[in-house]
Amino acid sequence: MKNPTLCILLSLVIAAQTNPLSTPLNKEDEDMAEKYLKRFYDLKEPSDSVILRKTGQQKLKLGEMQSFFGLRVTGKLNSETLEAMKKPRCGVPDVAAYSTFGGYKWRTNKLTYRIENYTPDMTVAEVDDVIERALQVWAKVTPLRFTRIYSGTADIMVSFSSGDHGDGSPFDGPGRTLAHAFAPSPGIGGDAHFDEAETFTYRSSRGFALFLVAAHEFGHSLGLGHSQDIGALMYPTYIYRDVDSFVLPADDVKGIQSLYGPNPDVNPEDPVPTPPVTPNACDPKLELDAVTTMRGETMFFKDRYRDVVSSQKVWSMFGHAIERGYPRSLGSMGLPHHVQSISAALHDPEAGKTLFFDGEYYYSYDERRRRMERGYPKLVADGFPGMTGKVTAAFSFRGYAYLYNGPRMFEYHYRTRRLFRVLNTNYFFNC
Ligand code: TQI
Ligand code: CA
Ligand code: ZN
Ligand code: ZN
Repeated sequence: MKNPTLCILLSLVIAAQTNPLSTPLNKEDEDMAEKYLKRFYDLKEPSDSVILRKTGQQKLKLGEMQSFFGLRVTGKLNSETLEAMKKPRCGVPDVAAYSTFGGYKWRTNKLTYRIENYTPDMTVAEVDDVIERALQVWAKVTPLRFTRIYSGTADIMVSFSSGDHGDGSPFDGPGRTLAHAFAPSPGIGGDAHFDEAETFTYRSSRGFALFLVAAHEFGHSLGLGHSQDIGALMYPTYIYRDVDSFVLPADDVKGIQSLYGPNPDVNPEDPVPTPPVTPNACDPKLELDAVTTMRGETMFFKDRYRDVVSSQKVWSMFGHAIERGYPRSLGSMGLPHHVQSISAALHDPEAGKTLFFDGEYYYSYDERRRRMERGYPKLVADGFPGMTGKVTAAFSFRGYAYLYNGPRMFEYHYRTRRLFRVLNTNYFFNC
C-alpha cells in the first residue's frame, strides 16, 4: 500500500505562523480565525469579522474545531483556540475536502438516464446492473431519483467509445483517461463517456471496476468536482475497493448533500451504513492500528486504510509480493496457542529479532533460528520500563523503538531500552 491516507504524505503543509501569541483578541486574530474556519471547517458566512462573536454558525464551527483539537468546547475564540489555529497543520480540512463546480446543479430531483451502447468487456446485464448501482450510490443520500429510459435524450447519456467521439475531448487509448463526464446543464451536461480502450470489470480488481469509475463520473454528472480527501470517491486517483460492500465515504456525502440536501425517504427502521470517514493524521486522539517499515518506508495503518499487517496472520513481504508459504498462522511461528492475536510487532533488523506484542505481554522471534526465544512471554512493563498499558502498535526507526498505547507513543532507545519521550501519535506527521 503506497497511499496510507495520512496527510503526512500530502505535500500541502501550511507554513508555520511565526507570530508569537498575543493575548488580547484583535481584529487580525479575528480575521485569521474566520479564514481558518472557512478553510478547514466549511464556514459559509460572508466575510465580516464582526460576525465572528455573534453568529450561531461561527460558534458551532468553533466548537467543532475545539472538540477536534481536544480543547475546552466553549464556542468562543479564546487564546487557547487561537494558539491551536496558529500551529502549522495539514492543508486538508478537518471536516470536508470535496469541491463542486461552483454550484452547478440540476434544478430537478427527477433525472433520467439512458445507456446508449455497451462494452464487450462485460455482459449487458452486468453493465445495466453496474450503472444502476452507481447511480443509486448518490440517490441513497440525496432526494435525487433516477429513471432509466430506452430512447430519446436523457439527462445523463451513458456511452462507451474510443478516440475522438465528437465532443472535443478524444480518449487516449489504454491507460491515462478512463472516462469523463460533464457538469449539470442541458445538452451534453450530465453525460458520462467511458473509454472503450480500457478494460472494465464487474467485480475484479484487475482492470478498472466499472462500478467505481461510473460512480465517480456520476459524481461529476451531478455537480461534484474532485476531493482532496484520499478516502473520497471523488479523489482523483483510482483506488480499488470492494464493490459489494461499498459505502459512499463521508466526504462525498457531505459534498453531494451540500448541493441537493439529504435523502428525505430514509426509513428509520432500515439500518443505514455509516459513511466511512478518512482518519485525520492530525487528530490528537488518533489511534493507529499498526505501523510497519518496509522498503525504507514507514507505513501507518488505520481502519480500512490498513493492509499488509494483519492481526491474526503473519505475512512476510518480499518486495511487492507476499513470500511463498505466507500468510502463516501465529501458531506455526512458534507462538503459544492461547495467543489469539497480536496487537503489534516490532522488527529489529540488526538483532534479527521480531517482538510480538499481545496486550501486556510480548514474545521474541529469532529470525535466524526461525523460532521463538525461550524465556517469553515477558511483561511489556519489564522489557520497556515506563510503558504502562497495552501496546497497540509498534515500529522501530533509526535505533529507536516506538510503542503506541492508544493516542500516545513511547520512544525507547532500542539497545538500552531507556524511555526517552512520550509523544503524541501524530508526532511524525506534519501537523
Ligand atoms: N477522468 C477524469 C475524471 O473523471 C476527467 C477529469 C479530469 C475531470 N479532471 C476533471 C472531470 C475535473 C471532471 C472534473 O476525474 S479519469 C478516476 C479516478 C478518471 C479518474 O479518466 O482520469 C475515475 C475517471 F478517480 F480514479 F482517478 C474515473 Cl474513478
Ligand atoms: Ca484511456
Ligand atoms: Zn466524451
Ligand atoms: Zn474525476
